[in-house]
Amino acid sequence: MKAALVGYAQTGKTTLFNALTGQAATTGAGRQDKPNLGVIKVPDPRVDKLSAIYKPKKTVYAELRFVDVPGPRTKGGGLDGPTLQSLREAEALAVVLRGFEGSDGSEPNPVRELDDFEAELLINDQIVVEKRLERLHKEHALGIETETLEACLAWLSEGRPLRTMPLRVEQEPVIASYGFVSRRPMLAVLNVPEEKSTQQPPSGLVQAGAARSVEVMSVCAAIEAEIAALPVHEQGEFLDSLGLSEPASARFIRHAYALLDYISFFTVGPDEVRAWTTRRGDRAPHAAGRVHSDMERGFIRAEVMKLDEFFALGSEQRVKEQGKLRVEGKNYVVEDGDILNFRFNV
Ligand SMILES: Nc1nc2c(ncn2[C@@H]2O[C@H](COP(=O)(O)OP(=O)(O)OP(=O)(O)O)[C@@H](O)[C@H]2O)c(=O)[nH]1
Ligand SMILES: [Mg+2]
Repeated sequence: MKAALVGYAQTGKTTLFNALTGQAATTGAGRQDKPNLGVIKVPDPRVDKLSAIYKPKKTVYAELRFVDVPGPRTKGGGLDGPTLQSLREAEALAVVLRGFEGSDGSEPNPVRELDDFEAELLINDQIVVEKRLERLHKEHALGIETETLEACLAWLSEGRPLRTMPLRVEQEPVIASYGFVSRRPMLAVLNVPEEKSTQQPPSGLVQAGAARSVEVMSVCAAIEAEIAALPVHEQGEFLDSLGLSEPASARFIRHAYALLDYISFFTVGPDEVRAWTTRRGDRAPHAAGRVHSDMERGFIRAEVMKLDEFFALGSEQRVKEQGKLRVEGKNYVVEDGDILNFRFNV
């Protein structure tokens, strides 16, 4: 999964990026030429447990990739080309909101900032829709594309992001082809001072978020970045002393998975034990495609072991003997924790 850290300049995006990835990208320096790129492994005790049983040559955790793009300095000025490109390439957006006093002494106003940033996304999508509609109208094109884009335009004109717009199944592919930024699932990260790091985000912000289908979490990016820079064995103690039970990265991962409705499945064997992510509701061939496109194309069936049964019985052999190995076809909906073996033919 790839998430983009977005928001206005000097809200702490790069500081958060460092907190999440343990990197030491330059902060406070203002506009950088290139976005920062980072990867974190998604910690998963189930992988550790599977790995202890299979003792594979390689253990691979799911990954969450981040891109940190510099934010616009002024409001209402729109997003520049490279920034938009990064947003389009991301599966989810995390908008960082300033929750600390500005360098000029200004009070934070995260609700307003969320509103303003969302407006930047809306304007961008509106321009895309209008351009395309102009063309379609000129061609007197009727049909699903025109109808869907007209509905989008009406929705956007009312100041609503496309992520909250209900769509009919046949409209989804039309929308998907445009990569609208206001349709990206979005998480708002309120960057708060240290003393607020254990508090829930203010209810006004949570409500403003809910109205836009945006989840909200609070984090003190500055402290978390310091923690992430420590050797791993010292991190726990530091977190404890702050009253935090886990690092920002773990909380971020949980929010992002919930937001995107992601689930994990596993592939196992003597060579590799590996975690993969897919969306809840995805069918077996789609999940196979996450592993390899050939497996999706030539999908025959999936052999499924349920994680609980596997752990209870202790080995693949026992699972088979007990008749607990399920053989599922292309309509099987993958569940969180499934151990899958794909049979395919290309
Ligand atoms: N007081 C305070 N300052 C912070 C906090 N987080 C970040 N800063 C400071 O705010 C400034 C900007 O931080 P960055 O992480 O570079 O902000 P950014 O959003 O990446 O900024 P651009 O890349 O210019 O868009 C730096 O001087 C940070 O030290 C915080 O929680 N509290
Ligand atoms: Mg930055």
